[in-house]
Amino acid sequence: MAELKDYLSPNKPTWCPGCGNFGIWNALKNALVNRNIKPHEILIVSGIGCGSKLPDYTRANGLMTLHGRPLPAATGAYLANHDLKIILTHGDGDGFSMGGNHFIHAIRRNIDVVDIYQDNKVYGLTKGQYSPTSEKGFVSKTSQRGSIEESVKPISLALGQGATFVSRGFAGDIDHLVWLIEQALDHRGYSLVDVFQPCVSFNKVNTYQFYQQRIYKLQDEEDYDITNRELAFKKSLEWGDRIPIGIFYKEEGKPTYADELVPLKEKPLVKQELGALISESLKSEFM
Ligand SMILES: Cc1ncc(C[n+]2csc(CCOP(=O)(O)OP(=O)(O)O)c2C)c(N)n1
Ligand code: SF4
Ligand SMILES: [Mg+2]
Repeated sequence: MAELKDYLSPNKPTWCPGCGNFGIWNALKNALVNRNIKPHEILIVSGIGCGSKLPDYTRANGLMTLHGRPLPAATGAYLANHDLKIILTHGDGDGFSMGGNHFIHAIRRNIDVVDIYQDNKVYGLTKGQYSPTSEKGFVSKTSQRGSIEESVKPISLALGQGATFVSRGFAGDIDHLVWLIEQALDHRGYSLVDVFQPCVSFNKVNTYQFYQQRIYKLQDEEDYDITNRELAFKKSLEWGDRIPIGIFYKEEGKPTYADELVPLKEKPLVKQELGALISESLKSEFM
């Protein structure tokens, strides 16, 4: 049985006291243990940012990549060994600014990964510039009169692009987040977990209190249907006095990239004979 201590790293987090990343980190480890997933069975891929330091604090296969590029690296790992459970943990700047194009294409390909966004709506590591998910009007070092740009809407984008598991959590509700990550781990195909992550140092708007006063759980709504994409899209635009969290949309049975890519159909690349995969001309040149 997997245990929490299996994930214990000697490296201690340098996150600010009260940072929402602690909640996400704890929720992820608990979800993995609850699903009896062991450290050698996973790969955690991140980019650059406060949240992206998570693999360094977690004893498991880990890969910290370049800012904005964890999805291409995760795609490579997935193509090499789709038996690995691949989990991404990265920021809103990393994932929706520099990495925004990768987000769209990872969904389109339906690579089988759990993609967790530490969405604090600010650039934390570089000390407080506005980010792609900052609300319009957000005052920061780089938007002193308030951001004039419309914010990126990760849930709406994922739904529009055909994602089969689209969800949102809150770092201040760990029990709910553990449950959400468990559902994402169980799902076959690209799974989005966008997590509201208060940055106590640089975002004084989207605080724990801000979310506690506004969020409600979709799964508490009697008539909410997670298989209804139009309804999910409508909910994805809800922002103001009431903000939904939970599973917006789930669709079973859509083939993953590895299901459709001929060389990967039978077994992962890493478990195949090298000779069988390359052409005769390449073999004679390099072997
Ligand atoms: C190619 C590149 N551009 C810019 C940077 C500088 N940089 C490092 S982290 C970061 C933004 C971090 O914001 P986010 O991804 O939201 O993560 P957070 O720190 O908020 O967790 C930037 C712009 C970089 N390291 N590499
Ligand atoms: S700057 Fe913000 S995101 Fe970074 S560790 Fe501190 S509270 Fe967390
Ligand atoms: Mg951020």
